[in-house]
Amino acid sequence: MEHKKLASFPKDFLWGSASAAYQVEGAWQEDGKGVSVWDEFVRIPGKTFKATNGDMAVDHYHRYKEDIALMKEQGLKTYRFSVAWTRIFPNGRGEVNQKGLEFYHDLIDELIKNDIEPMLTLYHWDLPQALQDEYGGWESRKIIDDFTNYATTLFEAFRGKVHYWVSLNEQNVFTSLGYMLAAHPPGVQDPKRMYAVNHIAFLANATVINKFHEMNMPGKIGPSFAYTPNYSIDSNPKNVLAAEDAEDLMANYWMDVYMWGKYPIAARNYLLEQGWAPEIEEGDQELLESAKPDFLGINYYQTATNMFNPLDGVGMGKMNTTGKKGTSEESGIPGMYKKVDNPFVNRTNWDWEIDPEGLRIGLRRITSRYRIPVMITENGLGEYDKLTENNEIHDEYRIEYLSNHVHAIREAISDGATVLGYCTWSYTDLLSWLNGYQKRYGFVYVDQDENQDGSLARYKKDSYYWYQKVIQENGENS
Ligand code: BGP
Repeated sequence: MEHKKLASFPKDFLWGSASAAYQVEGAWQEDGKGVSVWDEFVRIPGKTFKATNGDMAVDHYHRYKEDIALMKEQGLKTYRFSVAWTRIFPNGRGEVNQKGLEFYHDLIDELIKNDIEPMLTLYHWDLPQALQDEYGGWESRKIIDDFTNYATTLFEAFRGKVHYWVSLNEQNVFTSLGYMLAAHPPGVQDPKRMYAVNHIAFLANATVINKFHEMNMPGKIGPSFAYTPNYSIDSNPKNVLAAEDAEDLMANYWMDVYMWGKYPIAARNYLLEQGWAPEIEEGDQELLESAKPDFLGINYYQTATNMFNPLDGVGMGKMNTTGKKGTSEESGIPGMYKKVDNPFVNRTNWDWEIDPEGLRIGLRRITSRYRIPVMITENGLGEYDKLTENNEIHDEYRIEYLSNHVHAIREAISDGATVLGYCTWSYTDLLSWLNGYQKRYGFVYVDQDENQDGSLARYKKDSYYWYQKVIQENGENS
């Protein structure tokens, strides 16, 4: 539909950018903060690129005013950030750590003062270590009460100030990497436990969304899902079915539960067959079906192209965390599908496929299947950036990536999707969980590296000015 007349972005479209506490804040032991599972995990040798950690990150905890001033100058309408649970409840529950809460009060007030809508993520992976030690974190139903109590504390504290809330960030990623690939805490490789954890996370998510609505909170809440739309490599029916399987098991498995409270049938049967299906207790089904997110948050980076994978085919392969192009291993589920290179798209140095059209396709699938407004909570390009002698960063590759994605959103809106806003990943450069500091995403360059001996000075990249203009024009020339 190339000839189609493009709709304009809605007047109140939320042009934004995002971050997460562990990746930007630093100050890991300040003002009474407790220890999170990430604070511990990064100290295990071999887990992160060059043993990087977020002890200091990009020092946003001390420099948030400077960062917000840059946002204001750029014209940002919203800033998505996450709260570190361990700053509010150092041990996961109990007495509120007032100093921790104060930090977020200050951050939120500063945003509001600068006409930037705060978008708050309740959980972006930094679980209190105390809860992991006490009952295995997400493996116990006890977490439902603790998470709800933590969320309720924030609802009460920021009622009327924060209007956009993200419940869980990328449940599919933190559970898969934590319990299938052992690449995130708690470093487990066990599909049965992975699906059990997911069921509990779904219940926690539903409980918190219901709580938000019961409290008549002004504003909207929804989960953020890392959506990688699946394609088939060709029209061989075997490969088409493989792509359907991948979409069911890797995407619908989460989105259907968020939106409908129901597991997709073929995926659930597959898990039952394997002996990996989670136990559904009395009352679970009702709870899942009762929770109605106000929007679906989507983190979009790429698509996946699939072909049939025989029973003796490849299993889970290692990701490329070094930035050496072409080093990711083949990956798939024997008897179902494996991921193959899409010959029609380019890849980043970390082997992520660059596919703006895939975002339009994804938005259309979501729109048809769920008829729900979408908030794009992340999208961006992780690349090496070079600081010139004049402290400039000519990241035309990032401008190209982002502008093509903005265009794809506009096309999806023209197709009929309701999109509330667009948050790029990320605002400043920050710590990539497994890839250190060299994989940069920001509009704002931060002088920080794997040895943590940078000056932490901030410099505006070319993409900063590009986005400033997009916001001014409300995307009219995109
Ligand atoms: C998402 C996470 C972000 C961020 C981003 C980029 O999955 O929600 O926290 O890290 O991906 O990923 P990476 O840092 O691995 O390049």
